[in-house]
Amino acid sequence: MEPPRRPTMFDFHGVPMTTYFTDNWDNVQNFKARPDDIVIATYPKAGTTWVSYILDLLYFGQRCPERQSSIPLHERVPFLEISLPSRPAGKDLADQLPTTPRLIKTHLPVQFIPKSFWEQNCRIVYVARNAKDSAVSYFHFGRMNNAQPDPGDWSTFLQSFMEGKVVFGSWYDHVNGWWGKKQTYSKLHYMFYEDLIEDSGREMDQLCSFLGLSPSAEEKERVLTGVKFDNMKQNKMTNFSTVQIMNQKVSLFMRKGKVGDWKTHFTVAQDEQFNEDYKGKMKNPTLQFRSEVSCASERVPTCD
Ligand code: PPS
Repeated sequence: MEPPRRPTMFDFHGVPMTTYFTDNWDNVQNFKARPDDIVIATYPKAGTTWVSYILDLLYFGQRCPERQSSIPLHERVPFLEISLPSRPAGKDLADQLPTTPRLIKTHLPVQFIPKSFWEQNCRIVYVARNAKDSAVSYFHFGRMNNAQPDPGDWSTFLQSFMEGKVVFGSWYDHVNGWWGKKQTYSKLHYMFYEDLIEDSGREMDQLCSFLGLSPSAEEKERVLTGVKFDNMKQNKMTNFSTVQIMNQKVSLFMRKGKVGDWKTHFTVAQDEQFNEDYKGKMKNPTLQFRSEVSCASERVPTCD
């Protein structure tokens, strides 16, 4: 099968998008949510796959162990708005999910979320990651994923990222938009990639408390082991090796899995310019990101 052509971006209700995320728009907007659906919402590269796998194992790791070895994670947790030529649309996969709850992934900014999720009062897990590591991860993703526009070189991409001229729009608007929603919508659990890196056990406990789950200590340990970066990297069901549009010879989907990889990409001048611009855009003192985590704990195997 021909790989799809690299798409171009266009303005879609104020957000840069590509047809791969807008072609099925009316159907996506009319998605019929159920009250027990769980949405995993993120800006791209924030740890969507990681949290999707945590949720999938928590709900179905014991109930349906055969799922784990036979169905790729991206089919177990469909990507709602995706619509690639000759592939089932994410919305249809979500409709057809046989599980309860249904776990559904989206990168949509909060204003684009289909209204029935709000009407049904669904639980939403939002995962956010610091801007610098998000930019780096998104850059490499653009290099390897033919369904993304060509990112150009690093400095070109970084400029586009700062200007919000990337698919799904501005990181700054996305994380702030969802943070604003959290203030009025109580079924939204806002979590951070950096916290997960720092202490996955603690974060999983908070997630379970939000979801009303109480796994045994053994079960928790089993999930924590399964979702370790190196294990997910080896696992064909979670490392996207079954997805042909991604050329993992260019860059692996499970690339580094760290906080602070931005330091190997940003020049001093880029860092200064980025920080200045960031201050102007991130004015809400209640929303704070960490671009580094301390590695004092032995639980942090991904720190250098
Ligand atoms: S996507 O395409 O938007 O759904 O990508 P997403 O899954 O949100 O983000 C991919 C980045 O998350 C890293 N990742 C992990 N880090 C630590 N531990 C685990 N288990 C894990 N799983 C995925 C993945 O490596 C990507 O980050 P980078 O920085 O590129 O390595």
